[in-house]
Amino acid sequence: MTVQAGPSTAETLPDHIVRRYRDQGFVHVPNVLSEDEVAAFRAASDELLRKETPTIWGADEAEAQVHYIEEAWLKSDTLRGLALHPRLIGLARRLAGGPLRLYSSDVLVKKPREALPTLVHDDEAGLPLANLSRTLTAWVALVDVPVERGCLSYVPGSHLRPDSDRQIRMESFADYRPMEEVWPDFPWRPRVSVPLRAGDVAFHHFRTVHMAGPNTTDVPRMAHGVIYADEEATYQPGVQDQYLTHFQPGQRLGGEKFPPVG
Ligand code: AKG
Repeated sequence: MTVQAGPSTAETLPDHIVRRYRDQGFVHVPNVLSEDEVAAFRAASDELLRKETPTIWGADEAEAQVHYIEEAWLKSDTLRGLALHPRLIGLARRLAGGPLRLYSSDVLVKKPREALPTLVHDDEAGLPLANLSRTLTAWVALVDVPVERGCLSYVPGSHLRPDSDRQIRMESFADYRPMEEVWPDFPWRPRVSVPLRAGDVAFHHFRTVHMAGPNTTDVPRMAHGVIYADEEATYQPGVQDQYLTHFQPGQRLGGEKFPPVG
């Protein structure tokens, strides 16, 4: 057995892991952040959660799936260091296989015992962007996230399904359609749950169908979801486009809020 010394980086990531990401649409990369980095990013996330009331993913508090704070990297210098962390960016770039820009970074919490499962979706329908092929999310665990704490589960290969089985875009959240309606084969596809230790990262392609379980433990599930979009991404009006309305439809993203990351 090969024991890897030091953290995972773009340089140490084996080719077969990159191939697996391209085939399956997700991959688990262990040991990306050190213990000290995890502690610093967790403390900064806790501070942000004390300062700002998080938004609820779900109808109301009783139906909450996730509590989240958007644009975390613009609200905390420490969390800026997470979204622009050279190891994270290097791994994202290697998996994506082409140039990217930072699109968003959210603190994602599932409260102990209360949080419901995160609904089945892919990210494409909720991104007000066009001209995408390699956009991906880095889901960074800041606590241990076993299955019982609400880790993500993915449908292998779902990022390769044809347009006819995808909801390309939502103009409002009312447009959300259950996955089995959009993709009739979905209920018969295997799902893979990916538990992570603090400091591990799971990457998924923007078309990969995913979900998360409830948090049935006594510990909050804290993670960051950082989206790196295709460098050539353009604005397309749709849901969650409040940060983009200064762009014209079809205009390429840019400016200091959407920096290229290599
Ligand atoms: C994502 O980052 O794409 C998610 O769907 C996150 C859901 C969760 O954290 O439960």
